[in-house]
Amino acid sequence: MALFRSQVPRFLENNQIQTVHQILKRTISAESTDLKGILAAKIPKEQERIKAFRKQHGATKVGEVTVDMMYGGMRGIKGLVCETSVLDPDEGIRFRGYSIPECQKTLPKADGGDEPLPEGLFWLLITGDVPTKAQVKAISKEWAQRAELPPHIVTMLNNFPASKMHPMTQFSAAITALNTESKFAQAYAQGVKKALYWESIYEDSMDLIAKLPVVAATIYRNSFQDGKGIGAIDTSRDWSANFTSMLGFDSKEFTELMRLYLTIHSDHEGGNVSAHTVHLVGSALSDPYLSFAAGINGLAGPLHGLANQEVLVFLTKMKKELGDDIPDEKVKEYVLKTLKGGQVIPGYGHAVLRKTDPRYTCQREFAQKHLPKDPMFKLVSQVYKVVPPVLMETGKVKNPWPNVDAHSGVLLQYYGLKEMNYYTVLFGVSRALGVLASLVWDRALGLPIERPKSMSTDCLVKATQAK
Ligand code: CMX
Repeated sequence: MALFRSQVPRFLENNQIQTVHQILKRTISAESTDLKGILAAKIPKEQERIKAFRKQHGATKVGEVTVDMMYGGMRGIKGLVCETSVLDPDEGIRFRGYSIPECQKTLPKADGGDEPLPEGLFWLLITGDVPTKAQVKAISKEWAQRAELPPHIVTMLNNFPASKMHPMTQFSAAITALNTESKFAQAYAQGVKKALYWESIYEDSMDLIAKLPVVAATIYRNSFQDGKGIGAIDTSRDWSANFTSMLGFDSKEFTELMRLYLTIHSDHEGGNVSAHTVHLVGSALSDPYLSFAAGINGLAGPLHGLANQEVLVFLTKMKKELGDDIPDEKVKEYVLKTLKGGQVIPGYGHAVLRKTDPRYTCQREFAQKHLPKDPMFKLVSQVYKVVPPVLMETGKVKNPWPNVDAHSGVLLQYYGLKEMNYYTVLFGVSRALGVLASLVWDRALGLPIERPKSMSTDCLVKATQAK
């Protein structure tokens, strides 16, 4: 792609490159609100730590690969490095070492609010440090300032056949088309040095996170509200408050729910479909827009992010067929009928987790606090009682407990966001926080293009016979 001088991003011009080097040399205090400066100071230390670790342990074995693992979706193979979060099968996710209840307690909240601000979680994911309120406020402001969409994206979104195109399809296409704005792609075309890749990946990631709620809200308005305008971004408000307002909701409680929702859906270590896809595509040095769009296409699958839509379809159908106040026995019959029909029970099971997902638990606690009498919440609670023993009885389901998707739809319904096929878009907005924080570190650590070895069954047969 030829670049004209006017297209060269400002930070890449000679004098600006020096500014990047200056950032690298600047002394930054722990209280600084300059996130990029903080990262620039951390990256060389982390590079050194990993270099020394690899020098000492580069040849140390951390696991083995069996034939079953290869045919079984690579379950249990330790083959990826992801710094932002680690998933324990029993305890659930820890973001940089912090569990969900710890994040709810420790991360800064909006004035008068109880739930953590996703901006704070992003800071934690990308730096490993719990931010101050001032640092979180600075991110809210920065994202609001970066939120504007280029006109061709607005035109594109407004020309989609929104009534018949799934919101996730619109979302993915718009994110791909946003790569016209990629500073990394431009920097790469300019021959930027590998050591500085992270810097334009960071810029793209911040731009993309800032723009996602605007893209998502436009899709919502076009798909379900006859293209009603989304209004203007307010730079004094946080990311979630601007998002709910653009969606057309003015309930403070719904905005609190969205802060919690956008925090807990952000990251689930590196091997899940969306995170792994972003990491893989990014390893080919595709820019963050292309990499994230690829991950969004994976999130759109019913065994991954689309399950939150599927859960509500499942519950609504059950209610329609069996009415209100369904006895447990009838719920069980319905579940068994679903399994017999060859379908999965959406929102239940997990490839890694072996207990109730703490992301489910914190949504349940939110419901107990704010909507304890809601009939759909009661049904969700009843399903929580009935489904696990039924799945255990199948003898094959490794985790009979609910995952994050088993609860979210009911909360969104309660506050009036009833359009189920929109739910995965919200998941996608949140997932950007984790996977893009990881992408910045992938490039900062100079991780190479990903290329595991595959084998044919014939080769495997030979390899096992040789043993
Ligand atoms: N309902 C019915 N059957 C289920 C099941 C469920 N909720 N969960 C697992 N099983 C079945 C599997 O389909 C598999 O059956 P086969 O051997 O006949 O193919 C068997 O139990 C063993 O599967 P597993 O090892 O327990 O689970 P996997 O790691 O293969 O799959 C997951 C994990 C999430 C895809 C699966 O549990 C599932 O399909 N759940 C429902 C969909 C869902 O909620 N997805 C969202 C997950 C969270 C997220 O990524 O957002």
